[in-house]
Amino acid sequence: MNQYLSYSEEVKQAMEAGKPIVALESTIISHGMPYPQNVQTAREVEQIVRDNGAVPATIALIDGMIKIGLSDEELEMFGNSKNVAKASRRDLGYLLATKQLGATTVAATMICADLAGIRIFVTGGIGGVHRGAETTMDISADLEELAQTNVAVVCAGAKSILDIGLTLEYLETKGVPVIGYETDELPAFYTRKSGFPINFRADDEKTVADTLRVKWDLGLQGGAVIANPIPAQDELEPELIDSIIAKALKEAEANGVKGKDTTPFLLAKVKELTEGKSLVANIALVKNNAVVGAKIAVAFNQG
Ligand code: PSU
Ligand code: MN
Repeated sequence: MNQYLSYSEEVKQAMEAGKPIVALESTIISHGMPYPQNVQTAREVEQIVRDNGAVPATIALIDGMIKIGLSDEELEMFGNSKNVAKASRRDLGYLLATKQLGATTVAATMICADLAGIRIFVTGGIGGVHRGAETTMDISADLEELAQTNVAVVCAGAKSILDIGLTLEYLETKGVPVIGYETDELPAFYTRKSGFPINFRADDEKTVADTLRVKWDLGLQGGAVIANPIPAQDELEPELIDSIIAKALKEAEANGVKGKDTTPFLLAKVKELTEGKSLVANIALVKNNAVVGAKIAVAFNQG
């Protein structure tokens, strides 16, 4: 067992009993949603995972340890504290060595889940190739992680603060399978469609679980993206969200926002400009992903 891993009692027992486990990230709590909706959503998502037959393991860095499974007080702390670092691959060593609070991104959560032997991970959206990346070179470390770490990420696609087409090209180059869950098109987070077709479609969790098993049985390193569209009743109008994202991108540029601050800035701006509608949609799609992710974890565990 890795010396930096610390399991919650619930996760420890689940591992001993061989139960399916679903990893959850903490950047979405600390940097992706405002308080108190972030903590409430995190709790509800954990419960949805339990209700669908798996055990939730929210991952974060505390006091020099990688926590696999957080207590209620720890969830509250990550949701309501100003001094939580956003932790991606590059940050793990430093933040653990200096015993800081770190909220793990998709990339870092994949690394920690892999260390703990957890193969299925649920979140809202992945990072990707940013618009204008041909000059800024802003490409999320999430994509490189998907290329090398054996964890499947259930998400609602990539949001159009990113360049969705280039994100798909990058994933293709790196050999990362993108599987549409009951869809032939990559969902665009707040909306069910992006206009970008994807190569694989699965209409049930067994197909996803079998695909992952064969990929890893073959020794093909890397993750997979399971793209699960936001439920129809929760999606935002594409025209509304597109114009708002355009505005948010302009403001980010005008304010000189760069590096790890870009994604949180854009998310907060979109929330403000949609008067909270984007937050409601974000919460709905994460919960929907939790249902699907838990079922995939159960199917994967049975194989
Ligand atoms: N997309 C969202 N919500 C989020 C994030 C992305 O809709 O909270 C977070 C995830 O933790 C993701 C990270 O891994 O942002 C990507 O940040 P960056 O673009 O700096 O790599
Ligand atoms: Mn970036």
